[in-house]
Amino acid sequence: MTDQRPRRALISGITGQDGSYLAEFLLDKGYEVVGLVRRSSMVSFERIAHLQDRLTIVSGDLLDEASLIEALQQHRPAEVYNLAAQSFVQTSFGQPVLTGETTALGVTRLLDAIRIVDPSIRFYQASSSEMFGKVREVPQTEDTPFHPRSPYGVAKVYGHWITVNYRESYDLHASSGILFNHESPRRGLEFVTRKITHAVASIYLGRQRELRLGNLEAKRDWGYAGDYVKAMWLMLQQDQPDDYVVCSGETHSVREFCELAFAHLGMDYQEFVVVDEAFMRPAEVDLLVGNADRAERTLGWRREVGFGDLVAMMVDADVDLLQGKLKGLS
Ligand code: NAP
Ligand code: G4F
Repeated sequence: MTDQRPRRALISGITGQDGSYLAEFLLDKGYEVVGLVRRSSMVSFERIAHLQDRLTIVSGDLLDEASLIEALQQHRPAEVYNLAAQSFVQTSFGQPVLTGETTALGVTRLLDAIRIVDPSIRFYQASSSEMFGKVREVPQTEDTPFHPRSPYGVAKVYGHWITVNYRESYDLHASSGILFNHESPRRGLEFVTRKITHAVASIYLGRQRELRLGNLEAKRDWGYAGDYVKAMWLMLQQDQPDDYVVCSGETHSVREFCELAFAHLGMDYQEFVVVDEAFMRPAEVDLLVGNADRAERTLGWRREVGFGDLVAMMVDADVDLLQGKLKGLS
């Protein structure tokens, strides 16, 4: 007789952008979803408020292995998605040790907890295109060598290789998704896309006069977060674990993003954008563009939202948010 119980998944980083989309996706598939949340004096459940009565929340921190073991013992998930990280590149220059503890060693703590509690748990690691850094080839694939340009990128390289190592050493079903930048109306306000769309909406409504940015020439391969969480799930449904690049295959500059976002509300970005040294990085990643052939062929994954639609979606959502039409993040 086959097991009819719903599959249970544990998501670390469930309060983040990707965690909220992945939780929605898994709930729609009939999963029981457990979210690992670290203790803080104020809860940050804004992105998952609409899901809260369908989720189980468990306390745990990537800095504390005992809490991870406890969470796994208590909830016995079949799949674990490790999305938790100190994920902001700029902050990683100011807090390199904390970034390493969370974004690098945190992965080992979670993998080790799985090895101890139940090695049959399937594991997803949120690797990043930041690992390619000063790119060695264009476009980047799973075989492109890494050359990270920030403490965050270095920490992600460690997280990537420890995932491969646990797969090879202990035969864990551990996969690593090398995801290129993905955005949405739920993106944190510190990341450049949301910083731009929020400012565009605010300027349009007469609440802000200018937008101060750093390097306008940096190029990124931007996609929609809602499309990318599906690839995470598909990786854990394969017979064999592997590493996959997930991207749109297009690259655009920060300048182009500004141009499109302001133009969406009939404005010229050149009248409002001011370049400010404070937002420049000690070392920059100039160009990212990926090749998702493996994910498309093996997983059957395709992105659905293109660059123009993504920009429009984010600007429109920020106008609605600032006008009070949305209670929370859409
Ligand atoms: P995000 O919005 O910054 O969310 C990060 C999550 O990690 C939050 O839920 C945060 O919890 C949690 N967290 C931080 N430190 C923790 C700790 N010590 N213990 C437990 N939880 C902790 O990031 P995202 O954009 O959703 O990205 C998800 C993952 O994908 C991250 O690992 C990121 O590095 C990676 N990634 C993202 C992209 C992208 O373009 N978005 C691309 C490639 C890879 P709090 O709410 O308590 O802060
Ligand atoms: O939006 P960003 O901060 O994202 P970044 O550094 O590419 O990192 C994001 O994507 C990675 C995947 O490649 C993830 F792993 C990571 O967790 C995160 O989600 O910056 C994008 C570009 C950079 O080149 C930056 O220098 O925009 C440039 N930029 C120009 N002005 C700015 C600004 N970035 C920010 N955050 N703020 C600015 O004012």
